Amino acid sequence: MNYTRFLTAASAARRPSPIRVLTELQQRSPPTLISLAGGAPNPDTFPFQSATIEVKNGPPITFNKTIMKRALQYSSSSGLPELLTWMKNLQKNLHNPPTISYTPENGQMDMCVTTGSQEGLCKVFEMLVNPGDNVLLDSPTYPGTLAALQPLGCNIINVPSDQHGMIPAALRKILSRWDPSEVHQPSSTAPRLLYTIPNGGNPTGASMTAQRKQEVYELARVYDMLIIEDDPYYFLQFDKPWAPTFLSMDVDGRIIRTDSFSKILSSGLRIGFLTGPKPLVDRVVLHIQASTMHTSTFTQLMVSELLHGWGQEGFLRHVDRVIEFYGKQRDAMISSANTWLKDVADWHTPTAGMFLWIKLKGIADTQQLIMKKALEKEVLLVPGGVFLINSGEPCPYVRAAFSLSTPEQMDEALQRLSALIREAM
Ligand code: 09M
Repeated sequence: MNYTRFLTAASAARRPSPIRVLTELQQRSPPTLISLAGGAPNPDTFPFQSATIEVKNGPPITFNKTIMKRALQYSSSSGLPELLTWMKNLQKNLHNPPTISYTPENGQMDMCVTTGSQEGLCKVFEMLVNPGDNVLLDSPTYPGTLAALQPLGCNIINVPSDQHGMIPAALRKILSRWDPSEVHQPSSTAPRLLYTIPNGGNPTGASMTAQRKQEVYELARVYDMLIIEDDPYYFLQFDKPWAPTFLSMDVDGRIIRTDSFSKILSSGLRIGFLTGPKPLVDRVVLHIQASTMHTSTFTQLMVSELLHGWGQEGFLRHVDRVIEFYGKQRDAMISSANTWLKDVADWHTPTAGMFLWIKLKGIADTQQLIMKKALEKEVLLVPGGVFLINSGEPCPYVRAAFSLSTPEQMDEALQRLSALIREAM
């Protein structure tokens, strides 16, 4: 794969920091080397000394004085080495990407830690999207994606989707506007990028089948596109076996995958990870070097200690407990929807994630209903319009999260929503 054709001028112009190069030299030198080169502060002056973090289902994590000094210090822009090693093993075991054995230039799988998957997404878009570019995605979609993409001045093309996500035949039809033999010409307007949320879509709850992913991947090969697989709900798939990922099908090195620990370990710690072809991950790391420098060493160390303590089996056992929780929550919401919304709304039962996407009957746009009347009746949902590319367009849907409320609260909320719809009909 030739990755340079995908890069924006800004991304291609990124250079490693000369100080970082010196730091690595220092790390490889004998201890007798006296370095006056490092620009890090002396951690002996820091006020924090030690910490113990109690853990459910496991021994506490202890930061003694030595570990604490490391936790409080600058660290590598790509992430803590031991955390990266752990995550690479996880990716290998879960997805077995063909690119693992490739050479770096040919798109060997590489990874970096990001401050939540949002940072990874935002930096990937800034690496790849020029003003005027055609970018493919299936709307409705996560507003955080639109917020990162839209200021780049690209033209977003909506690929139709249903309860199983992006529809390959619809994608094929859109792409038929271009001739595959001409996509490499500099003047070509063919899209070079496709973004999708393959599991428990936000807001639709939709999950793509393996068959659909394979068909979309084949189209990406024909038109030489990269695919961004934004998969924060991967670990919240209620049914096993989990569907194979785009990453697992990636024979060419055209998948950039964002994972997140937000829904399973903590959203506030801000730990996500990016997996993709090394030449592209390297570009993102250079961007991190120039912006946040790195994800908090403290939170990375905290997560790394937890994961090494658990091992992969312990981690997956934890994931199963989280799945059990959200699966029950999903069932409770569906049961309440059946009780209260049967005649006044339509929905599909999600097989992953935290969201139910509800289409209200006889209501062209839910904005007014939610922002005014629903608030008065003390029930809050997200009006569907915020997930559209043109957020002003009318939308008959609302997004209901089943993550935070108790089954009793969800039942009461949907009863109130039911009354509202009936009033408005
Ligand atoms: N609502 C998300 N989604 C959300 C949301 C959120 C505050 C976040 C998709 O934590 P990260 O950075 O790993 O997650 C980012 C992310 C990426 N991709 C598809 C997501 O759904 C997080 C935060 C308040 C509301 C929020 O509503 O949907």
